[in-house]
Amino acid sequence: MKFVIRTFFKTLRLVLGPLVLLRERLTRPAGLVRAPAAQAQVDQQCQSLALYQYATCPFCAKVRQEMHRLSLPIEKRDAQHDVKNREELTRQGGHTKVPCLKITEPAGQTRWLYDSGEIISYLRGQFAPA
Ligand SMILES: N[C@@H](CCC(=O)N[C@@H](CS)C(=O)NCC(=O)O)C(=O)O
Repeated sequence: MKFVIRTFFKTLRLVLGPLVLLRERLTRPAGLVRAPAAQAQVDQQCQSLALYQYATCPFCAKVRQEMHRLSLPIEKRDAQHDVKNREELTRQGGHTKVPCLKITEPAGQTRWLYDSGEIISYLRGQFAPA
């Protein structure tokens, strides 16, 4: 039974995955244009962030679109095929779920923010123009 369920979801992902990627590409928003100094500051802030994600996860695609809209060069870490990233996410974050944003605070401590809606709200709060 477990095998059947796993095969079902694997097949679903194989079929829907390319559609998720195509939709993402076709609906990609224009990126925010900032003054060079402001963008350099944003680029610097983004170095303390990393998005754990799957390429074909629709929730991850939603977050990637927002990153693109806000022109945020946040490192993307594949937690589907890269075992090291997956283990890091599970062990340090607490759940094997994507998307998850790893936030390294200036003092050095890390926060693991799950849920696409929460991540998008955080990014808007930090980086959207007032
Ligand atoms: N409500 C969550 C849903 C996230 C979700 O269901 N992610 C799936 C991938 S599309 C997942 O991580 N599943 C666990 C797994 O694949 O191990 C969100 O908006 O981020």
